[in-house]
Amino acid sequence: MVNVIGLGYIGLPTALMMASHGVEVIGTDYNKELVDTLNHGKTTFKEDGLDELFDAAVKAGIKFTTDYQKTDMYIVSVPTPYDKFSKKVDPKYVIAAVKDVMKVCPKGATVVIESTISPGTIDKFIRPVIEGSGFKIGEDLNLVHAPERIIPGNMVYELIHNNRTVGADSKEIGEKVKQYYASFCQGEIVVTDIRSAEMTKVVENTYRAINIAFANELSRICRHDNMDVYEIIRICNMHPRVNILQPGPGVGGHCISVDPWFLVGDYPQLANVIDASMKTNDSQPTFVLERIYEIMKENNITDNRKVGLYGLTYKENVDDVRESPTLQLLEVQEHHLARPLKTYDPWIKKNMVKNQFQDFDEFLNDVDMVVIMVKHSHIIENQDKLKGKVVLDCCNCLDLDGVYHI
Ligand code: SAJ
Repeated sequence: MVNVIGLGYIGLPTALMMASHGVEVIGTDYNKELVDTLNHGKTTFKEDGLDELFDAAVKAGIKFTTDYQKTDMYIVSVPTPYDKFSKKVDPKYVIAAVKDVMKVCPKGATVVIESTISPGTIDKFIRPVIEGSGFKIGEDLNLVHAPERIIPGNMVYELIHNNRTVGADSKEIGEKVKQYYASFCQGEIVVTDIRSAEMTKVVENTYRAINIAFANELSRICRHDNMDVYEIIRICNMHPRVNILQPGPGVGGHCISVDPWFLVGDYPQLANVIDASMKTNDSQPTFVLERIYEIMKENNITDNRKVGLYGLTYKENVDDVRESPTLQLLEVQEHHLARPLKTYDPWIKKNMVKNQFQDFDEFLNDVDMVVIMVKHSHIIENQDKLKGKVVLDCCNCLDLDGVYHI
């Protein structure tokens, strides 16, 4: 039996996937409300295919509880927040979860950490917790790091099809854990050591952050001299060895906007390209704000109240707002004591910022200028409704005449 600890964005789909592929699973979360919701037959966030997977897992007998189980296999997928000032990972939830596992687990159990952690976290924080509880790693207990790799918006597909990494102290333990993941994962599962597994996870997200930063920097260079960045990227990408990503209003989410900072925090003298890239991405919402003011001026719009931001989530077709570029932009505005712009997002049903609308038509009626911050399918399908408005399309997703770009 597998006890999955932490039933959030990663833990829940992983638990459901294993349960629906013949593994006996109990999911544990300290949040009673979340566990009650799951036990009442409802999922806790929106994701393509998640509800169907949930039904299959429930049929297969998955259980949800707030209690840790006595079993021989644990998967820890609790959040790893980061400290905005030190730029370092805060492993407090992983440590707490491992401590709780130690209270119930029998000798010989295997503890798999799936949460993203900065390289070295297992040696520095997790091993001491385990050994301090009286277990000898490799003899009484096995420790593994198997970082998740799935992308919000396509999680269920990617859980099945992505390649995975399993980091273990011994090949034998790595192979044993690999078998659990192989119950549902059709990708290649690579077994390596723990330190390499930690590092690969952060490096993958850093690679993407740097490439997005390059696209964002190009958008500024092209804006400076009035060149079409999208046309330039399109042509460059026709070269067989060039694949530039797309510029946007900034980088959000809890991974690409966060993980690369771990390397900057740990290697301040060495991580120069990474540092510059993260600063570029972090300042992209300010660049967008300046662009908004420039376009307002050009169109004689003098009142912030006439400008609306479309999209609050960190990317399209998800309900996740963590570190979203829109929230970053509103924070910059607040810093300058400016009247906050209006917002609307079809995926966000609760009011979370000032001047947020819940009805798309009311939002449009109230503004003269719309800034597309997120390319939800909803706006692409409803773009005709933007006719007659001044539009800044930060995602290059609309097919309308006279639209401004970043
Ligand atoms: N973005 C751009 N331009 C692009 C692509 C993305 O501006 O061309 C922006 C998005 O709008 C978003 C941010 O970057 O704000 C990040 O989005 P994303 O779709 O690139 O990635 P995430 O954060 O949703 O998921 C990433 C994935 N990592 C990689 O692709 C290397 C995913 O596989 C990881 O599992 C996930 O981080 C994680 O949990 O670490």
